[in-house]
Amino acid sequence: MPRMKGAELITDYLIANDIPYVFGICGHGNVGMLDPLYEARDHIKLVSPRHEQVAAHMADAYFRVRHQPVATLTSCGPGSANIVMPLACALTDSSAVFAITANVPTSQFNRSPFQEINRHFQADFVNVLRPVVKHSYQPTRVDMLPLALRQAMTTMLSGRPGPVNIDVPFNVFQEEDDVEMPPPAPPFNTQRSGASPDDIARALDMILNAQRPVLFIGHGVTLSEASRELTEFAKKLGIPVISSPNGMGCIDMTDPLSLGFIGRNGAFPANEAGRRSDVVIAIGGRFDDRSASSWMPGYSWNFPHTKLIHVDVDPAELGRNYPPDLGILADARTFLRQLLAELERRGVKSGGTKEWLADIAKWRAEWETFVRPNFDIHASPMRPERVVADCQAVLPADGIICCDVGVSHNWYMQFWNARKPQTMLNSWGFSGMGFGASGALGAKLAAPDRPVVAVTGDGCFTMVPHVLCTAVEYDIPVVWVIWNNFGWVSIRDIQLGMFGGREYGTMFHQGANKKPFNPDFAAWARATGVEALTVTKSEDFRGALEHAIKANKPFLLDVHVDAEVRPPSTGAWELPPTPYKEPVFGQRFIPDAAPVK
Ligand SMILES: Cc1ncc(C[n+]2csc(CCOP(=O)(O)OP(=O)(O)O)c2C)c(N)n1
Ligand SMILES: [Mg+2]
Repeated sequence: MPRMKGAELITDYLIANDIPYVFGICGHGNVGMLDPLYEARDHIKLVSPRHEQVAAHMADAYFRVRHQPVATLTSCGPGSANIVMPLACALTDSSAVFAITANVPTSQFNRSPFQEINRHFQADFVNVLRPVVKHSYQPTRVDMLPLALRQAMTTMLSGRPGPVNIDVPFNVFQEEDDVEMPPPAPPFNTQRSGASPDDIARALDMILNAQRPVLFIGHGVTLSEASRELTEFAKKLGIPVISSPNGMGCIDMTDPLSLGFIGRNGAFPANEAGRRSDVVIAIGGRFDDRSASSWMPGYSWNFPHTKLIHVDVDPAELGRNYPPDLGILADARTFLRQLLAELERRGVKSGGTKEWLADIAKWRAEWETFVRPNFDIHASPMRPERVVADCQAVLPADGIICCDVGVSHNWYMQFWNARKPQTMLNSWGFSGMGFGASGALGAKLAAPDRPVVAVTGDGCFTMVPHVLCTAVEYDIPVVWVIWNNFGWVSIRDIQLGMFGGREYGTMFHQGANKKPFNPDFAAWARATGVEALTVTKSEDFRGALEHAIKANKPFLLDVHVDAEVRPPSTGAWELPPTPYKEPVFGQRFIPDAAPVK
């Protein structure tokens, strides 16, 4: 057995698992890890952004684009405390991050050394991260590392992926022991579960007997890389597809079978199809409040009147919100392949959904008539639709859009047509501000040959403006489009609606006369060495974006967008006890025979 330092073993294990990067920030707690990383710099690269939040968002986004994990490295105490939020984003969106945190020396446990948290238990960082990781490991001796590393890597990538934490005391990086390198974990997606033949037969019977079937797909379909199978199955039987945000692009969203997103900020044809369907096949999705109109029947869905086949790798998601008529614990791609094989075996060549698709075409036409004219309006500041449309016109099909949080995201949910899987990144489960602006750096490292555009609110960007420094230091040519509406406008709109039109603490103002305020983002970017343009009228945006992408260097566009144009709701969203608003376009539909109130 070779004699090694703990930090050398960790480094070698990362390399053995094909981990190409460590995104991290130094501290006295983890300097012991930096030296072996220096030695191994030809195999694994350290990228050091200016805030730990950014490091973890970068790792999360890298995984989403490439389905290959990256490690983060943070020091003891505050540095690691900064990754709680981004790990929550990764956990709630099922993304992998191998989070190495440092801790105080074991010999000082419970003596309150510098940066120890110990009121409840010694070196208690694992309990800080406990709710936001799949599992925590705290090897306190070098000879505990092989098992901890192998289990952590395996846990992160198996089943439903998610972040793991390996918390390493200061001395464990430094100390030596005779240790065997553990075998690498099975790479992502190499171990897949499937459905029983009986369940496949039952599922297909239900689907073939349906008059109005709908597929509802979530991140599980993206994660299992089932785009081809999904598209083939949908096309063969003529079944329309509703996508939750992280499932977008699994079917080319310009395909007539793609209905887009559902819920309050969804598209009208999706809500109309969802609430009128007789069988829903949900794959790798979880019916969260925003994609289920807060579970109020008749807005997006009509369970249990509608029959539900629910497929997921995580038993906790089967029946979390709607008890399925048929629940299947299986990997999305395996399930779809099994369905396709069963179709083949039965000799089924097509489905009988012609009338259903004709209804859908009618709803699509109504929706287009309602929304399309606004896409052609030129204005200053820009209308939101125009920003989305111009991004769509400029970005190639494999270009990556990394969305931040807020009103801009609602517009992209409603109108962005992702053409390919893993091209539209969303912080959906936790909605952490800064994910888009930071994640774009990780996405670009994952896909260096494709354009990466972050669409980020002025509020979101101001939380992580130092991403500009990282882009310059490491030459990461990301384009940031700042959706500048001079405030936390998504929250302002909720406030205005709930409290009689009074605004307080939701817009950016300067001075007693409440002049709208924001920094000059373009000047700020130039100060860090990033090229930038300010766009105040819609005629200038498309050319500016083309120019920024072509420049192939870090670029910021400060785009002034009208804060008074709101996305049209087509479903509902309820925050009890506040009464919800009826949709702006479309109506609740309760079927006659539905056993619902
Ligand atoms: C870290 C974090 N803090 C607060 C929130 C709550 N929040 C959600 S959207 C939003 C405003 C976003 O402002 P901006 O980026 O300017 O986007 P806009 O809504 O104006 O388009 C806030 C404060 C959050 N989701 N994440
Ligand atoms: Mg804003």
